[in-house]
Amino acid sequence: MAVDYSLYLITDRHLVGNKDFYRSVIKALEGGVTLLQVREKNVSSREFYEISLKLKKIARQYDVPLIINDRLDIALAVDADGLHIGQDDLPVATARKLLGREKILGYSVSNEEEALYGERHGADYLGAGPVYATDSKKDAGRPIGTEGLKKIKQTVNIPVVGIGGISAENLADVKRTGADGISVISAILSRDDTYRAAKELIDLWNE
Ligand code: TZP
Ligand code: MG
Repeated sequence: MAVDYSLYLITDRHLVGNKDFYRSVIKALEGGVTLLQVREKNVSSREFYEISLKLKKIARQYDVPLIINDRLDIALAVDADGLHIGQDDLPVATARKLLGREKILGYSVSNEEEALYGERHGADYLGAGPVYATDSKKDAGRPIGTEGLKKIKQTVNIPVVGIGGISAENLADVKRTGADGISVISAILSRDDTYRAAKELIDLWNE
């Protein structure tokens, strides 16, 4: 499956404030989000499943692949397009084996060693970061900066998406690293107009 990593939106239903969560995601998709990940923490399995199922239907309407964070069982249960795992989740090779060859497998990395490990064990793409400091993930670790991101990009042959504190203000610097896309939560979901936020980001990315 050819995947467009340019503007990868990750969900956090607590970040939308008073806005409707699904409406906010729909508007972001209309604005130009190219890939969608369901990432919900402190949620029951049932609720994660229900949210994922709804978002899968929504993403389908925009021809955007849906990726599930952390939970292989949920990814399989809703027949999502892929799974995204990090350093504390299932080993990459195990996830790949259970997920099958056809699905998209993403892996979170912060350095070249983790990047090579992910590539060798079957990841389709890497989420590399945090590029900048962020409030959206408390245990994100020290920012790797655009230099760290560039090193990772130059180390592997699979697509690399920058993540962490990326916004319209710093997007151009991220793009210069050669990264294949940007992954954001707050730059879209914490904005009142998620359509405009996504549109601005994708237009800047495509400049
Ligand atoms: N992983 C590394 S940083 C991060 C995740 C999930 C949070 C990204 O959120 P934001 O709001 O785009 O900085
Ligand atoms: Mg995880």
